[in-house]
Amino acid sequence: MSENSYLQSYDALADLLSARGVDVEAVKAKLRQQAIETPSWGYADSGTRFKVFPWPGAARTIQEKLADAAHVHRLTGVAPSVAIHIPWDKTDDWVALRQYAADLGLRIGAVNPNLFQEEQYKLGSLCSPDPKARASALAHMAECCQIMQQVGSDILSVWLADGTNYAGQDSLRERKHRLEEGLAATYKLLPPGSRMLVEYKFFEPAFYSTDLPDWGTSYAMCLKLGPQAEVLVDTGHHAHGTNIAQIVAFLLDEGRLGGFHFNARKYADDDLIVGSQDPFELFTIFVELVGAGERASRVAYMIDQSHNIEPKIEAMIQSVINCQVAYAKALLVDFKRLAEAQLAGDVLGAHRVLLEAYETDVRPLLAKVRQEMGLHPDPIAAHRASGYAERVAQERGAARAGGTGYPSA
Ligand code: PSV
Ligand code: MN
Repeated sequence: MSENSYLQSYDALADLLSARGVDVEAVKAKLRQQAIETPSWGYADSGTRFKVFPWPGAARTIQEKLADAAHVHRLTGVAPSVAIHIPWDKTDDWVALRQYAADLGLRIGAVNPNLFQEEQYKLGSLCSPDPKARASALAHMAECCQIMQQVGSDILSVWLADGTNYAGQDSLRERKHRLEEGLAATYKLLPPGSRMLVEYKFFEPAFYSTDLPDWGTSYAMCLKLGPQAEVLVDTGHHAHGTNIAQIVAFLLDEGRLGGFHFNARKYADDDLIVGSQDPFELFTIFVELVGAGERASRVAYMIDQSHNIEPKIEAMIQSVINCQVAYAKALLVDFKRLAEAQLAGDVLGAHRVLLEAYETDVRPLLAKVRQEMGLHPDPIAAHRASGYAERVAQERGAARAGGTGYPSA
């Protein structure tokens, strides 16, 4: 069944939802406003440490990455900005790049400093025992803040690969002090009105300790830094069994949830398509976001995936769709009935309020929203029919040399 035929089921679904008390027009308006940022590095060749499989037509330059992102935005209507990684996307004219993006109908989003690929960062960047490495890391942060101003970005998205591999390798307490110092110095460099998002990850590339291992550490750092610092939740960066929705609820309530890096993992940070492994978990995350109302208004929704064996553009479109599906389902939650059941101690009644929304097939709703936005109701079918992938494969060829150079993001 194509999403075209989903359109035929729209009226029945709208009737069902209205009978449930859902304001269908309000839900559609929210879905039209959803915005998901795609990562420049997701369009280039990348993969695992074992092998990077070159994808025919994978983007080699930032201009090609933006062209692919524009194609994704044209088809989905909800992916208007692109995150960049420095130096992967370095160019000598940032103002021209900003204009190039605007001409494609895009905006440059988060600027991601890269402090993990140079020899000097072997023992860490901001937390390195080597003062020269720390100074270089800070200089790179300054460069990224300048780039933010030139491209019109208001997010510095910080992830550090810093950590140690063996007990005793370095002083954990000293590393914490260096982290505080380095982040505070970075914070001072932020362009006015911008935010610094502090991402965490419990392991990899370091395997004994990581300097920013969890949301609590990121949160503690943000509290010390000031109001422009907020936590970034990468959905692939948690130990098994971690309740990400609860982390989201806590950070939203404290006003410190800055944004997301969406992806999925089965075992460890694998960069699989968001929602592909545990769609219910993604739904519970969106339920917290919808339930938080205005408190979630500043949250930045970004995808952070590097596909290895799957077609890159199609994978990105699928990722955007999966975020739309999770959001649409969360918008259908009857929060009033949920609160009543919770207060009445009706454990399963409350749970079933969530299930009622989760089990609703929202594909007709999304197909209708797309049609009303002047888009094809099925972005994957539209992409496959567009010939874009074949065209760039011919024009660009196998793009190995233009990859990010980073095996797994
Ligand atoms: C690290 O695994 C990470 O999630 C960070 O967000 C990086 O910026 C990104 O992947 C790409 O390397
Ligand atoms: Mn990430």
